[in-house]
Amino acid sequence: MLRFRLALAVLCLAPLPLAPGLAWPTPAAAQQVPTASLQVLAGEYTDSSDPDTPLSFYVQDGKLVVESERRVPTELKPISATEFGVPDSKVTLHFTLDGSGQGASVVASPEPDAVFRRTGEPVHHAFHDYQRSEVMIPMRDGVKLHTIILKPADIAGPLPFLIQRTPYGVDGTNRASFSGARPELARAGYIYVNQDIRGRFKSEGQFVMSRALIDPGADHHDPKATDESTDTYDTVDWLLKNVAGNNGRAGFVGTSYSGFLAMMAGIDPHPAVKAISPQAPMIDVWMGDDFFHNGAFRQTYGYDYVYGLESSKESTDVSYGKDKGGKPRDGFDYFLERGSFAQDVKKSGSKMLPTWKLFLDHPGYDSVWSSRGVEHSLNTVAVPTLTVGGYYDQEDMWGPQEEYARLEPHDEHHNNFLVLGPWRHGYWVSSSRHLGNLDYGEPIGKEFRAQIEAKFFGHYLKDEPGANMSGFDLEDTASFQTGSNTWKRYAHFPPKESEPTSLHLEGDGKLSWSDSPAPAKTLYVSDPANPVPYRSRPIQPTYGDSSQWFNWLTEDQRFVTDRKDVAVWKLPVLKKDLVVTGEVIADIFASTTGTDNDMVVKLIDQYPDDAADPTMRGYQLMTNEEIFRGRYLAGFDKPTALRPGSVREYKFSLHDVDHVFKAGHTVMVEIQSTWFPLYDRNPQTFVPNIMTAKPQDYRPATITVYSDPEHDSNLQMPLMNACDHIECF
Ligand code: PG9
Repeated sequence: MLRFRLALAVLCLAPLPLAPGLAWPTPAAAQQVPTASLQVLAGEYTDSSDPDTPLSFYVQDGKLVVESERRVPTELKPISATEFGVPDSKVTLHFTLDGSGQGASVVASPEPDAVFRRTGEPVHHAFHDYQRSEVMIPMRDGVKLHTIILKPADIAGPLPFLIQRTPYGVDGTNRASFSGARPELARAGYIYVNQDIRGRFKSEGQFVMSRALIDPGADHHDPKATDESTDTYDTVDWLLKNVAGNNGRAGFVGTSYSGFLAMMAGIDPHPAVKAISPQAPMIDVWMGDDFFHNGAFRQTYGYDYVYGLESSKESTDVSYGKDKGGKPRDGFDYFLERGSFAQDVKKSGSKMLPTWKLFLDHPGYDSVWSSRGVEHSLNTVAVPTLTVGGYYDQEDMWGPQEEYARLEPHDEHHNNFLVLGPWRHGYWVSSSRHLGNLDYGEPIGKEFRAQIEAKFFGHYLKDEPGANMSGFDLEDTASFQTGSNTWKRYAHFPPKESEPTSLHLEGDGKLSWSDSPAPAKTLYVSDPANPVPYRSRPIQPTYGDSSQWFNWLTEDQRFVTDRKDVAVWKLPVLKKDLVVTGEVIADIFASTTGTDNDMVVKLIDQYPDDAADPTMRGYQLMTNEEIFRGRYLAGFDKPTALRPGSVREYKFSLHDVDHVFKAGHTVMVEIQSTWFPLYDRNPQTFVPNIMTAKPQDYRPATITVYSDPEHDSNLQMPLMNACDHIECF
């Protein structure tokens, strides 16, 4: 999360902190560049690989100024006639001139890949001026929460509040940060409020990671009991009474942890809360979001994130140290050598952190985790809710899908909305057309922000024109469908046309739509001493320098497909497009020679060898993927040893998808039993607590996947264009 913000900041030239010991190069002569020399640099400059956020340079009061739709006008510091520094950052801009001496292009270091070429005259954007105040808002128990309020000083008339609550610190909240993060909402004009939650940064009280509701479903008006829902209520109440010029309405927006907090604003809400947009919210950190998936422990994330958040009241970077050659250590080796999570914690040199202790003491789904699961409280759509999720969200893919699905049956008044797109965690804040190697051809984040998000809040908080006047007109779901690369709108997700259709895993690595597979078995040996990496090595700390964490779900799977411990099935090359929209479910029959195991199932779109884009030739792109820990087959609260050799059914969701497998592509399924070090290794020998497994517990095991009428291993594919003769594909 923290690193993600930094990458985006460089991209849009937002202020970056100077690394310790670095100072601006300010040669004396460079301080005065004549206006005429500056004037030749004026213009709009565009990076062709990301053409939707051009930069505009112009001369104002004898100074060169840069702005973009999300960058407030910023005076640059001259270093020479063609080189300028961006204040409060280590970004330097280098201009080149054309033959006539006019500015032709500009390169920003340390981001030399992006070359902005001159594309026209400078463009001026509207930015509001704000009156900024910093307050401590008292909660019902006397604890005060540190809050920044930005009130537009240039808008007459009452405005609604747009509120974000966060564990990541609000001190930097100002006109530049608001416009940088949410340009369309900043332009629209809200009283923007950003609050440190209980126990974080400058707020009083004690921080509790994904704090449970006091008593789900109960009245939250008890003056003594507090949770994130009551803190939200008390904040809104105070703002209404103490900030003049408000229109009596409040909306909540936030991504990830702040998405969870936005969701809390919709549980037993303050009557002034009229709209919430939980974006990539985590719903249940054990069931399917940050810390476990179906019981499998997310070792790197659990270790890194908790260290980052709980080592101090502010945020701290984790390190895996250096190898013998002085290079940053590969996380794969770091976690493999330490063994179990108990060893990770022991050797970390850190004090025991509260959430690490929860992992160690509560590896199964007991009340500690279920009480934190927000899904259990989603039994009414109390306020219009716009949930946003990414098909490639590496942290909270499950949360938004589950939130929408839980609320949908209670949506009598059509207030439950869903937006899904091929974004990594929170990436709709970017205006990029790309994700990793994928090119969507249009700036889907910007489209969502302008066409859906801004109109949602405009409609519910300001009564901006309704449906037939191009206001908020989303019926239920908007999804950017991959493969076809088009926006789709559905009256419900999954759409009613979507038909679950079995894709059978047969012998000899074949997939088939036929219902009568010939009996077959597929075997592989899974060895915890040599686990399958989840992404190409080396593996950097999650939010560390040059971390490849952000796009890993889009990585080409060829780096593991040929391993002997990865079983592979394929359909023949598709004769026509296969449109898959809805939830994919894995239904796998398997046995192990061990007494515990993990099942990892991946659905893959293999591009043809002659794909038009050379990067994508033969590319194996995951569309869906998930893990299930075998010890929980009898129930997530009942870890039970598997009987060696007994065939068990592993049925679990691979989550939602909206993808066209194009004609000429191949559908693939892969199954493996390690996915390291994102997931800790299953010892494959049943032990009461995997967190404390001993080295001798980790043993190779043979996994057998069955294909026969009684054990019909298959994937349920939600097909939009199933045909009578399914082999038509
Ligand atoms: N994925 C982060 C997180 C949210 C909630 C709990 C733990 C981690 C985040 O990006 O905020």
